Amino acid sequence: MIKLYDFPQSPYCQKVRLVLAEKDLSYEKIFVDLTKNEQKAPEFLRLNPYGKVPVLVDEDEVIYDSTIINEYLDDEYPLPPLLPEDSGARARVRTLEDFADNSFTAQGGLLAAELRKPAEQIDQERVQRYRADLGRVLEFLERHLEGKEYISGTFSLADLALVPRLLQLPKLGVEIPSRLINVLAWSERVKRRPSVKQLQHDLGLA
Ligand SMILES: N[C@@H](CCC(=O)N[C@@H](CS)C(=O)NCC(=O)O)C(=O)O
Repeated sequence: MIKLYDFPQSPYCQKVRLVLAEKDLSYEKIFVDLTKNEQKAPEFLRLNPYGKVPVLVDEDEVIYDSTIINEYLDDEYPLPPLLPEDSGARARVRTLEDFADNSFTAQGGLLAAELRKPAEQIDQERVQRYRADLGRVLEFLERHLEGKEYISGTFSLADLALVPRLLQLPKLGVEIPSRLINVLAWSERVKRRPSVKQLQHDLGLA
């Protein structure tokens, strides 16, 4: 059976859980307690030398990095497909997934870390800056979603890469402005998917 080394609050693990759910794959979750630094234990470093979750083990394959895991899942379990066939369209999905990881998820992570500090240590200037960064990502998505149902046209790995942070926006104090009609419609659309509903339920967000 597929094994996922997982920390439930990690958006990168959530990204993989969404793909496993979309493909209706059963798997065993192995909890790696990041608060106890278990990801840096020698036995875990043998799976992933970076000492980070997620790691996916499928029979003899040990795969790390959420993007690579999700592409592996799409290659190995092709239905339903989450990458288009055409190479140009595949490249666009990969670019947007990379953008989701390095911009939306990473900036949101910095903001979440700041907000986790004791109230008197929170740097409000930084909080405002990170919120403004996320606001700019939402503006970018608005332009990108013009005339499209999903971020790259058809539903893909790129939409799923954006979902974990999308679900966290209210906790981060970031509201999607009402003028961003494409983002709001897309957000409603992805939240109707059973995989996303399940994740919301698992995170206590629904
Ligand atoms: N690029 C990696 C990033 C994974 C990552 O940063 N995971 C975090 C949890 S959100 C982690 O394991 N951090 C523990 C550490 O760095 O010690 C991916 O997409 O899988």
